Amino acid sequence: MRIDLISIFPEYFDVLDLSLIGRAQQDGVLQIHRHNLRDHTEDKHRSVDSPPAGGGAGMVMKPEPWARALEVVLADTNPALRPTLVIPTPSGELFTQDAATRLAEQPHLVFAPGRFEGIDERLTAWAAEHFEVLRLSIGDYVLNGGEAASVVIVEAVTRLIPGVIGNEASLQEESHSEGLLEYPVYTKPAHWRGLDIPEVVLSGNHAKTAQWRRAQAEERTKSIRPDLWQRYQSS
Ligand code: 6GU
Repeated sequence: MRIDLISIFPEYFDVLDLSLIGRAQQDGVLQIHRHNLRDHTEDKHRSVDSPPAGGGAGMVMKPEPWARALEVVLADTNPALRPTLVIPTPSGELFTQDAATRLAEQPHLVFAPGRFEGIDERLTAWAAEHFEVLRLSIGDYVLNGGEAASVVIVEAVTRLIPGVIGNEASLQEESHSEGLLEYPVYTKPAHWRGLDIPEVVLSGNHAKTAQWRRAQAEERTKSIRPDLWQRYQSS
């Protein structure tokens, strides 16, 4: 998979050189390209924002530097492959595990994380001629910009690509993979500071353990995430 990230803070994405994603880049499973949005401005102040048309608080990102940066990415792309453009924004559709699974099947993702009050709306319309455009939010809270959200999405998506994480079986058994939260996990020692691992987990009876884990996952989901529980029951 190829990933392009465009930002006024391209160094923000240095974390993607660490750990499993860093390794996946070294192994050639992932190609990550960073771009400085200011390299695509034309004025001497390299400005990327201006006051909102119609008035209001804050500043809005101008569409032109984004369009130029995206054109540079497109110039380096097979035109037959329509890349996916992710615009992280708190006003977007909620990013979920299902969305991560769909994005993991794409050959080329481009991220356009805005700052300030967001990017001029016309950028989306222009970009839709060249990209599959997705406006995505990672949750109901507000961040200073879309960079952190982009890192979250990149991490959730790339770990689903074969060869990125070592143990693919662990993908099947984690929270959200079946619409349930994950069951409690334990490791040695069996007794620790007066607290014990549940007997069934130590019993060696795999069927009983699996049954217990399923019941725990359901119990947790019911009490912590009634919204997920309802969806799980009706699916
Ligand atoms: Cl994608 N961006 C920003 N700025 N805030 C957010 C978000 C995205 N998702 C949740 N909050």
